Amino acid sequence: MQSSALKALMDAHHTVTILSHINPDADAIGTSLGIYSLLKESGKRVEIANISADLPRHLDFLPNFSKIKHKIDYRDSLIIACDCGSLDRLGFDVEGRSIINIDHHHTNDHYGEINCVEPHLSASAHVAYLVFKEDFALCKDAATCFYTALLSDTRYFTTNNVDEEVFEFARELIMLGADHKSVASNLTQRRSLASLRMLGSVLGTLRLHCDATIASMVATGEMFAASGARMSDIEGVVDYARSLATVEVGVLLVERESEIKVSLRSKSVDLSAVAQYFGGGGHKNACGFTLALGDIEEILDKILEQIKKSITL
Ligand SMILES: [Mn+2]
Repeated sequence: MQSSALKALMDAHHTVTILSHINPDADAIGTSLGIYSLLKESGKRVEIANISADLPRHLDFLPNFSKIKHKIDYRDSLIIACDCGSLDRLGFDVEGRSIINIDHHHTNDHYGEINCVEPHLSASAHVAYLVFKEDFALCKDAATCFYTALLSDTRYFTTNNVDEEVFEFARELIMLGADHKSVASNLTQRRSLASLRMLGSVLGTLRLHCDATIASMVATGEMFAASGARMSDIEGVVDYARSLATVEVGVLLVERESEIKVSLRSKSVDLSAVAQYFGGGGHKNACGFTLALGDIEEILDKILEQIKKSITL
């Protein structure tokens, strides 16, 4: 896992900046806060930032959540990028800085000086854990952050990449003191009213295609305005499309100010070629891309056509 090279790079820098992808999910936040905790504990000068002003509020129970800034203050710091498949998704100008890339997206383009990219692992937190445990003491706070990331990215241990290794990792985190009860209740019992209102509206748009093997849903700008929901409030909504018995692929189109964010989920087929065709990336069963704003029906047709071209349903 290149931990000695990583330690050497770390020792060569006085300061470290931990970043994660735009519109961060619990893996991005949990992985970066976990690394923040263990580096802080080791006496390292470290800062943590994310470009998005809108962070998932239900993660505010995580140790040091309030330390997440939206700008980089250190000059010449070593960058640790978490759960981020490509440099542009960090959103910051990190030109000329050394980067340690900690990720599990198989579309990751290895933009770091050191690339710890393990697509077979179900969460970036697992990659971080394996990389850092060699040289750093894993504290309780880091364990709680990593456990949150793991629980979320495996959808509570239900995704099809969950294996013995995942449970072993969870066990190790709990042995380290991860507060699993608090993580479980914060992740499952702290929805905002806006997110439930939004879910209701989005479910109302559900349509079936291709003999009910594909389900599509749309989140419009008006729905965001009417419900008061933010981008972080629709995380996980696309999973409802895939949850239907007959459905293999779920598609969610999210209308934002100037673009349409598309999320794809499958039960088993590999969708990453579809995401890459449209300039995006992600995992085999969970990926996405962004398109310019346009007619929703036309955009959906193009996506459905591409799905049908790339996979056999
Ligand atoms: Mn992840």
